[in-house]
Amino acid sequence: MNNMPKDFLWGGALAAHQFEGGWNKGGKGPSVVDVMTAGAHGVPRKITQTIEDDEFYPNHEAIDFYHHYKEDIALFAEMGLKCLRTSIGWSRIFPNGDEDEPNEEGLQFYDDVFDELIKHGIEPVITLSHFEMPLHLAREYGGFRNRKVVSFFEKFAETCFKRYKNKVKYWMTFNEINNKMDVDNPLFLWTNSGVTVKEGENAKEVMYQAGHHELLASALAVAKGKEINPNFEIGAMVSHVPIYPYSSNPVDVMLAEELMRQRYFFPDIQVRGYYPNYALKEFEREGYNIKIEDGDEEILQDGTVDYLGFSYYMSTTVKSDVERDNTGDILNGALPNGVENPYLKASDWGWTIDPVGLRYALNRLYDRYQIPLFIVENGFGAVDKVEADGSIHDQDRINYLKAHIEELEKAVIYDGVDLLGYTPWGIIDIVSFTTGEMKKRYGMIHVDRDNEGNGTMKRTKKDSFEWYKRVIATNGEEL
Ligand code: BGP
Repeated sequence: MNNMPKDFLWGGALAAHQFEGGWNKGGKGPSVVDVMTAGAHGVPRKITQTIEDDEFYPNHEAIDFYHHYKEDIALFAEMGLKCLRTSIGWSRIFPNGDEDEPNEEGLQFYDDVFDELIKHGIEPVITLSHFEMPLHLAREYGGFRNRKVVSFFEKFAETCFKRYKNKVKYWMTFNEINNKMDVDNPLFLWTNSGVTVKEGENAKEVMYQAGHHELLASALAVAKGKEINPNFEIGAMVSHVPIYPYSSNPVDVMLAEELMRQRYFFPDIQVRGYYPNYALKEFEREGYNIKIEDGDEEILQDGTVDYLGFSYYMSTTVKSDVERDNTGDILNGALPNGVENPYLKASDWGWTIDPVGLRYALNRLYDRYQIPLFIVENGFGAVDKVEADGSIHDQDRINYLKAHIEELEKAVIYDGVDLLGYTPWGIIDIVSFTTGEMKKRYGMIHVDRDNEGNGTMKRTKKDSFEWYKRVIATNGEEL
């Protein structure tokens, strides 16, 4: 008899810019991610600031969910999904971000999508900002550098909460708010916060100031949401990548502990409601001048979250006596002192495959915060082979997901972690965020579209489709 909670939310996860397409349809304005060109394996995406006709922007059409949403949701229903995580494109609702009135066509699109999901018994789990800030806010206001953008986000959140208060219960404010801690990669501060670091500025000081405004925006949204519907469950969302010490040498252990602060800084504040001492000490030591105004502390305290959503893909390892050897993926930054973990294999994109790390992460996060957790991203990005008969035997993906589900079930059943649900990333093939590729596929549904935008957009069930359908039907018993 499986002891997974009967109401466990088995689902799938997506993000507007990576699958909707319709980037300029229905009144939508350009977002910060609409000016990022295609990358390729090992070739970072370019942030172009403008829409160049001759540049290929993979997320402009993505997989055209905008015109396929009924077909796709019918496939999600056939899998038996209990919930679907996706985001509301901020610039579909406020094309420039600073308008007084929202774009009705954008609001109606999500009404139609949520109605279709609910018709099929699928609970929407909605991220308010998944790297999709209106480009105008980034270019004219400087993104979250500018405290004014806090009120624009609060207005966007309030508009969505009011419009969908009877259709959506689970919300998250900012996707992977902590990505920007890796200030060496401009991709993250740009997509998280609409910010670029200028010549002569201290990148971490700029990041922490933008982060403070984002933390205020998150807290204000939570408080507003609970006013509009006290039954809302509003979460934070972070990328959680455990950092292991390479050895039992206490210097390695302490280094890993210290580096984990970049993972914990944002959720510490979003869950507890105040700045941790290790951060205040860092600001003082480094001379960061972070403007925190009177009343900000009360805002943070009054806007703590109901649950912690997080993405888990991999773990990383550090060793005190080596220089940075650029181990680790672009997504999580090649950590200073990063080294290969001799006990783990990696995906084609260098992401370690560490199922036990998921159980470890669940225990560390639950012990730290003692609030419900939600695994809102986990998955295996891989190149899929389409056989002559059109079938796709993605056994590696099944093996990856099976191993990770086994570990999350141990965390729930043996360790007593309060886990709301599990939504594997990219339930249908979509554009990879860090690389801008279709080639890096996560889906259990294949989409005929390649890195250059060619293909029929035809949807095809992979072997993992029927496998996951059985997992859900047996509440995680039959893996
Ligand atoms: C996370 C993002 C997702 C998703 C995921 C996989 O950072 O929240 O948007 O993209 O990474 O990364 P990628 O798509 O680069 O393989």
